[in-house]
Amino acid sequence: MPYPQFPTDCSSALCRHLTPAIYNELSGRRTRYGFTLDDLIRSGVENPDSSIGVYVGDEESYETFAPLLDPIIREYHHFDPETERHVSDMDPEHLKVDNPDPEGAYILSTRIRVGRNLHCFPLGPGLAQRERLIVECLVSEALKGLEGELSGHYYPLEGMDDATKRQLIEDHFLFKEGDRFLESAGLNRDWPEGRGIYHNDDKTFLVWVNEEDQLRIISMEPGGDIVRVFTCLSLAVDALQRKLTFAFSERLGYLTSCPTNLGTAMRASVHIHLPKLGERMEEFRAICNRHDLQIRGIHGEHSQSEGGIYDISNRRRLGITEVEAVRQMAEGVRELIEREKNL
Ligand code: ADP
Ligand code: CIR
Repeated sequence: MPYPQFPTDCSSALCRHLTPAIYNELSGRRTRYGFTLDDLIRSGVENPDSSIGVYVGDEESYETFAPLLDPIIREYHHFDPETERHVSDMDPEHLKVDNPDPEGAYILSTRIRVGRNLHCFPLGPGLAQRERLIVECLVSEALKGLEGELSGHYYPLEGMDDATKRQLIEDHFLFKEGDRFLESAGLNRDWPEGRGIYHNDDKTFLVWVNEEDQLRIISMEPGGDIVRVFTCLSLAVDALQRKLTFAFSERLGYLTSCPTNLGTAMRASVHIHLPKLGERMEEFRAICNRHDLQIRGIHGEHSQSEGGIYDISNRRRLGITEVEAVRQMAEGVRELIEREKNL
């Protein structure tokens, strides 16, 4: 691929950071698993409306393509990957936050997820068909050992009937199909083989297998009891960590295919009803920016709000502990609710 031509109105992190000089420096490079610059940037080149535009194929790529990736990471996470070190803290005892909506008037549900990938395997964009099946096998075996509230079943996507799939997606439990950003990154190859979802009977604990990351470990429930949701997630991650070795770097924390997920790989969100603030998007965005929160629509990333309901989550995931990321979300949500009440 020659140096890509981005449309003049393109504002992705890729088009802003991929200078011709960086392109020339990196274009001949290739990791041991065979991942190249063209593979890294394909999603952002084919989708100029990307906000970021890169997907990483393996652990080594984070070093090989650092001249492009480090500035993107620095900008997104306000974290300098050359000088700073990521610190993790998933101890629920350290999370001292109250439910921001004890009367249940605004928060419909709380969800906290982390992304994880297996050490010694390429990340999703670089994963071969057989490797994906091995990952699925290792993960589903590890999940079988979970007990108590975490105990459940693994449901492969292959063979799942359309109505069940549609309902799971509609109810916010399952990932969507056909995301064009993931498609361009090669993350949908051999679909639906090797993909699936694990959940307990109540669907309060779920694991997505081989979507954007090899594991998305999810705790969710109705209402705003953030500490309870975090405690369940922490328990699950602990239990899985005893059975699986996750890809982790001292420099970048947990490694993920999208650099926005590095570090904690955590997105803590609420679905919240804010119809009045929704009429004042400038003010809404200003409050969220002050708390470094992201606004998504009701069906996740790249979707729209419906009926005044928004998905509000921490934006930053690297250079912040899991406990801090959740606290940041809770504090921002408290302010949003206060403002909504006064409108
Ligand atoms: P991710 O959370 O992995 O970044 P998405 O933004 O695509 O991915 O969200 C995945 C699904 O989770 C979507 O169906 C979304 O509506 C749902 N979801 C996110 N936050 C919540 C929440 N607080 N309550 C219920 N569903 C949620
Ligand atoms: C984009 O660049 O818009 C997509 N590749 C998604 C980027 C953000 N992804 C994420 O937060 N997981």
